[in-house]
Amino acid sequence: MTFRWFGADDAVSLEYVRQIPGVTGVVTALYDVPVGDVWDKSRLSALGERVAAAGLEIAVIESIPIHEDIKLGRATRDKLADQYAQSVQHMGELGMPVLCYNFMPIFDWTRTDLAMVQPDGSTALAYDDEALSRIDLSHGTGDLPGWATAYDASTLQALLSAYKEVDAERLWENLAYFLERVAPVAESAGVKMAIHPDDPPWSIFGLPRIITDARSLDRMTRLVDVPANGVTFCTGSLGADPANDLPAMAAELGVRGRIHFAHCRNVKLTGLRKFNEAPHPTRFGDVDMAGVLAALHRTGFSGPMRPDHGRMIWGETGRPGYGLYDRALGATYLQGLWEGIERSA
Ligand code: DNO
Repeated sequence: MTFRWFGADDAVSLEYVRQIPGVTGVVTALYDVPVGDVWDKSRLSALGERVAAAGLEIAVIESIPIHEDIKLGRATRDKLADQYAQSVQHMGELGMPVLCYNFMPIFDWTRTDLAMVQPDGSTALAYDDEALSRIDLSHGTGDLPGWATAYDASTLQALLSAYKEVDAERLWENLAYFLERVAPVAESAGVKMAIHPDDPPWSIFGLPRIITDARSLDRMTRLVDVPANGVTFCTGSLGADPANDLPAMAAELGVRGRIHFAHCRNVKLTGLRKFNEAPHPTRFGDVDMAGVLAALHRTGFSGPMRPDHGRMIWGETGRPGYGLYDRALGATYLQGLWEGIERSA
């Protein structure tokens, strides 16, 4: 069981993370490296030492962001892919086993409300496609709730117009081009690459999104058919589309040994392309968490798992989705569920 840690300025300290029963690994990154630059091996090593000093280990690097030029297929992509591969090589040399990354154009995970008040007084992240359509991007990313990478108006408009030339099939080609250069390096360096599904799993702001369902996950793992080319099975992202049968998808990918990391989060679907995040246990949302974990167990999954986003409860404030309390409850729930599955197997 692992827990995401945002580095030295995370309000949730490593010391607190260590006190969550059963959590042995952290999921973290170097947060200040400009996108595209090589991750310096000595800095990565220092990060590992810091985590080790707290009695934990780095289980996953999440994420080394992919430069937009790679996703756009621009000429600079060769150099950028080489630099990316170099960072992956450094991970391998330091024994950091899993890399979570995504291939979403411009925007990573996207919500329209970061603190939707729930009936019990807690707050949760929420998404509503209609509310998204009212977001004005002409001033840059400023109006977008919680978005981490800030773009000013002109940079964002230039990126959005560059993507007019990149439809879904083009994005697939660009993903293949990237993986052909990086996945073999990961394979030989002993690093498992785990693509994160698009969140939400449909096009937003007219941009293509391709990692959304069973077919696309299967297609992606076959672009470069090596074991290191795998997936982060994110129940919350994939679960936002009711057409996704999560236990079946976990079974299919799991049996092929391509699930390298599990993000466990529940979502409550409240309308068409509308949902809010929910407590982790199965009965609070539309994700069959018990079914997913059973499928992972059956297929011999032994990789890292983390409780994904939590609500804000007990008066906690902090980084949306990444407070301590609700995620810690998630970690213990997931371990209880796993223990039950193991016992009854
Ligand atoms: C959200 C996270 C994502 C994830 C990236 C991986 O909370 O799951 O931001 O880290 O998509 O690159």
